[in-house]
Amino acid sequence: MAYELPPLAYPFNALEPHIDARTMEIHHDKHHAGYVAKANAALAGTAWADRPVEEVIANLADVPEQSRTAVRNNAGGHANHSLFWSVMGPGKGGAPMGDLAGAIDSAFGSLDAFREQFAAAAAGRFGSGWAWLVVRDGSLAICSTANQDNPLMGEAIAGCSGRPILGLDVWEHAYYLTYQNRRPDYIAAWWNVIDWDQVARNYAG
Ligand code: MN3
Repeated sequence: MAYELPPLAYPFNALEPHIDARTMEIHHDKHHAGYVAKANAALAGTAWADRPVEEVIANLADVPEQSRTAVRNNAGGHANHSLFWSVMGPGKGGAPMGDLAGAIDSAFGSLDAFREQFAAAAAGRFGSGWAWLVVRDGSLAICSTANQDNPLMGEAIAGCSGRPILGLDVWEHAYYLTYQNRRPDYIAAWWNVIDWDQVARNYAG
């Protein structure tokens, strides 16, 4: 079955004032919808058309070469945004609990140190891309990718590897209406909308 745009679990304005409603609407209904449509077009007629998107992007080398770049960009975009919407919500933020909190402390020293390193990865990504919290070799790590690359694509393609449990979109379309060129302000605000319970479920796998 072709991919479908997953509905947002909350209204467009639910993340205000941190992420404005117009940005959410365009980002979900136009940008993400575009990745879904183009991923479906790129995969149509290939053996990968009915496979889960995570499986497709983890096996890009096996996707027919003439579709590979389109699949990388658009199946990547679909996977990335699907994760992004799910790790945010209204009235969220705060701090992680339980096993995830312990894993963050042991990998980064403290939640504050994690935030600092993650924000640096997000702010330091030149141009369009993502910052990620991934599970790699049994522990947590931070990395970033360009464009719509995803850590599941692996180090050789994405320059970052692991199983992503949290991702931050730092394309300008994610923040420009409210923050213009002030990406660090968007990153700082984003901590207020993270759904740590969902991230903990992702961590538990
Ligand atoms: Mn985006």
